[in-house]
This record gives sequence, C-alpha cells and structure tokens, in this order.
Amino acid sequence: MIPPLPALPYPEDALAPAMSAETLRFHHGKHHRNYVDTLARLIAGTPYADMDLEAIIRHTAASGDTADRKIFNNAAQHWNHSFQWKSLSPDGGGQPTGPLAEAIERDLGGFNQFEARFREEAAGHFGSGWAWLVLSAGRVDVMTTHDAGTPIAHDKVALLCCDLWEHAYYLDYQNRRADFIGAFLARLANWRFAEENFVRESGATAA
Ligand code: MN3
Repeated sequence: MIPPLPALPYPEDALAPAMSAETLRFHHGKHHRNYVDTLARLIAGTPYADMDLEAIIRHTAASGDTADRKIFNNAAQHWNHSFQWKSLSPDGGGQPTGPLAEAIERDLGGFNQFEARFREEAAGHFGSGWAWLVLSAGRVDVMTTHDAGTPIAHDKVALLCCDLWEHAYYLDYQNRRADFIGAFLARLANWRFAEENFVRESGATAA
C-alpha cells in the first residue's frame, strides 16, 4: 500500500517570499498529487499494489522494463516530494548543530565547504533532478540525482533534499536557479529535520 498525498506540514503561504504560496499550491497540489494518482493507477492489479513505497522503488530502480520505469519514476517522485516538504521549514536556513554539524566538519570539511559544494552541484546540475545531503556508508555526502532519481536506489540514506525541477522555482525565480538554491540554503533548509534523520540513521546521540 502506498501512502496518500501527505498534507503540507505548514500553510501554503508559510515559506513566502523564498517560496510562494502559488508555487506550493501547484507543486504540492498538482505535481505531487499527479505522481501519487499516476502511481496508484499503474500498480493497480500488479504485485506492486501490495508493496510499500520504498519496496516498489527498490524493485523497479534497476529495471529496463518500460512499465517498471514508469512505476519507478512515479514512486520515486512520490517519495522524494514527501521527503522534500519536510526538508523545508518557515524557520529554515542557518546551520545544523550537534552530531550532524560534527559529521559535516569531519566528512566535508565544515559547513562553509558543504554549502559551497551543495550550491555548485545543485546550480550546475544539468536538467531536472534533485540535490541531496545523504548518509553513505556512515559518512555524510552531497549528491545530485537525475529526474526521479532517489538516494534509495543508490543504497544511500537521505538527510535533506532540494528539488531542482523547474516546477520547484520557476514561478518565483524563472531561470535563476542559483538564486533559488541560495534562498533554500539561507531561509528554507530544515536542519532540525536533517539532524533527526542523521541521529536516527547513524546511531549518533543527539546533542
Ligand atoms: Mn517537484
């Protein structure tokens, strides 16, 4: 059973002006909803109908079958967007603290280095996709994925994400993706959520 479209964890206008109510209304109410509805239609009557969302993603991630690719794309987009709403916060931006801050220092050379790399990889990513902070074999790392690509398909654990599809920022920033990335880092990134994910997945003790 796949989860339904989750409610946004904040009002539609809570992230403005960094992300407008209009962007959230279309992105959540139209784009994300369409992935959920399409996935439900594609898996009806198949063995995938009895699997949870992550299992569907893992089963279809490496498949070359056309029907499986469509299921993967919609399943991964459902998962990625559900994760994304929690990666944003009206009180976002700033820097992580505690064990996650220490891991970023240890594995990426500090928050400034993380931020520079995230900005560069996210702004430079060609076409549609996602930018991620992930946990990979016990270390934190920055990665981007193409289209519906998701860390789950690469055996990595997502800690925080930023949607790089034009539908995520075009109404507010048009072609200026770098400005959107800057606003994500400065005002939207939900470090409390990333810290919780890190502590749970790495076994580190919360500060
Ligand atoms: Mn999107």
